[in-house]
Amino acid sequence: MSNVADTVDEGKQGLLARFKQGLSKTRSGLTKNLGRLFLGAKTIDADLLEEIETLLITGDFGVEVTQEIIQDLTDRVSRKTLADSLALRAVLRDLLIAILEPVAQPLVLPADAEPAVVLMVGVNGSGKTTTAGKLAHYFKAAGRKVLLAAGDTFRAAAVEQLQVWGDRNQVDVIAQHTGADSASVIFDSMTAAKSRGTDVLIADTAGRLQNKKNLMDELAKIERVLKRQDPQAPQAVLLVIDAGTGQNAISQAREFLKAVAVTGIVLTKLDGTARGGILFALARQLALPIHFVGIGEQVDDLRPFSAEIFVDAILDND
Ligand SMILES: Nc1nc2c(ncn2[C@@H]2O[C@H](COP(=O)(O)OP(=O)(O)O)[C@@H](O)[C@H]2O)c(=O)[nH]1
Ligand SMILES: [Mg+2]
Repeated sequence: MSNVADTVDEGKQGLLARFKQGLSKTRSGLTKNLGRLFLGAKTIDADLLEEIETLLITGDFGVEVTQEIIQDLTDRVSRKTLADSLALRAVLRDLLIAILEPVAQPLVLPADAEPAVVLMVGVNGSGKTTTAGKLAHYFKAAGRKVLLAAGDTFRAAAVEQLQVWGDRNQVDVIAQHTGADSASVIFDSMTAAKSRGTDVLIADTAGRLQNKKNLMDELAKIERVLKRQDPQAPQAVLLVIDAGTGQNAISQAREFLKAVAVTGIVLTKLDGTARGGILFALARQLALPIHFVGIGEQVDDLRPFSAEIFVDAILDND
């Protein structure tokens, strides 16, 4: 099991290798096909650009990002500034990194908050509980005192699932019975965190209630009760999105943005989809920080998001 220090020491090559492995589905489609195009290209012409366009659309980059990239490449072709497919690949790499760079931001929690509250939100099955568990490990490895709050009181299994992550990482979980008021569980967790000198309180929430309005009302209430104990809380509201959701992820995110002050995104299950391009669509259309990506189910499969490593992992053909 690695810790935060190991992750840093892993170095760029090791990280790239891990990302390539995690993105194997995207790589077996998009990366392979792009590589084939670049290798086979004798001339850079409209046909080639059209093939790239199709690959980007099917890779879920979204219409907006795809058009932006194709327009840029088309301009360069007409100005004859692209000597060969190697030059084309280099330009594509720069364009892709430029889209992700502004949103690839580490999750920084204020050191003076006691505790800093991280609220996990997102639809059912997006990976909130798993990510809460992985984050508990991440912050603990960074030397922070962590507490987990079982705010998903809607499903019986949710508390047990969080408890498993807590046990695994030797992090306490504050929980009540199924059906308890989620805001009250989280309020109590905040009280416990304060009395224990916890640095980071990670609060799980439900992704499904009787209807969307109930869910959004509950999240708004959780925010309100937290602010009663600390007007600055929650210090982070992480919207957890399943990469396999495709373009629906954008409208889903907009729903949550109406109810809670989302501060950043965690994109999970990138390992389970061939459509890693969704990251670019999210970056352009939501312009929210993307802090972490999930590339597997293990505890260290939650990785800080780096634009360069991600782009290289989907462009490098070896
Ligand atoms: N392969 C993979 N599975 C994940 C990842 N993140 C979460 N999962 C799985 O997705 C499923 C739903 O996750 P869960 O945390 O219960 O979602 P929640 O309903 O939002 O709390 C579980 O089986 C997790 O193990 C990931 O990054 N990669
Ligand atoms: Mg859950």
